Amino acid sequence: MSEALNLRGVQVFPGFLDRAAQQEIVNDIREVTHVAPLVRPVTSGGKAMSVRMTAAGQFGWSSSVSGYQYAPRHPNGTNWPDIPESVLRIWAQMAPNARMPECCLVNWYDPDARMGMHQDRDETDFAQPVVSISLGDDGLFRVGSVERGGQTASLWLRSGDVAVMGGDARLVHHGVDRIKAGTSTILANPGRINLTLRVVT
Ligand SMILES: O=C(O)CCC(=O)C(=O)O
Ligand SMILES: [Mn+2]
Repeated sequence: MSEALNLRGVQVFPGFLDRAAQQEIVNDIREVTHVAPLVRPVTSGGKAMSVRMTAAGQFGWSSSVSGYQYAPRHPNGTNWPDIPESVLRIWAQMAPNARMPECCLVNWYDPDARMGMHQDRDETDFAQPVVSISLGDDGLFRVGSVERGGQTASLWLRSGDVAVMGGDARLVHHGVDRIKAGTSTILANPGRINLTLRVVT
């Protein structure tokens, strides 16, 4: 396994996935989006997010003006597709002692998309880590603290990088400030895919 970088407690494994492994996952995620198309979530303030999302697994993410929640079905009524084996393998490597992931959230960033600072805290069991996989163009990932505000540190997540938010870093604030279009050739279009594997219940 490649040497991990520590970004305020978040473990980052640069270049964890070689090109063939990245390509396999991209193909599998394309299948997921055929069954469960990307949708643009709305914030609780009623604003459309710049990121588009879908999911695989028992639970996906659904949002509306009434709030965010995990949902057992896509807004179009279909069950979320199974989490691809190619993705489950990474969970097994990164979190061998954890429970099985129940959600693989798929984020699609157009080159001008971003994600504001937030915590992943809609899951029940914070002893289970969140494992994040980056594919496509570079994304500037920012990590703060468990508390709001204060110091942050950033690094560019590149295609094939894997990050783990676990232990004391499970609830740190984090976000993606911007995408650098044209930095990867793994996707047909400019943009970035991020997958997060989560235990929800
Ligand atoms: O895109 C990323 O690297 C982070 C995504 C994220 O924080 C989330 O989906 O909750
Ligand atoms: Mn998050």
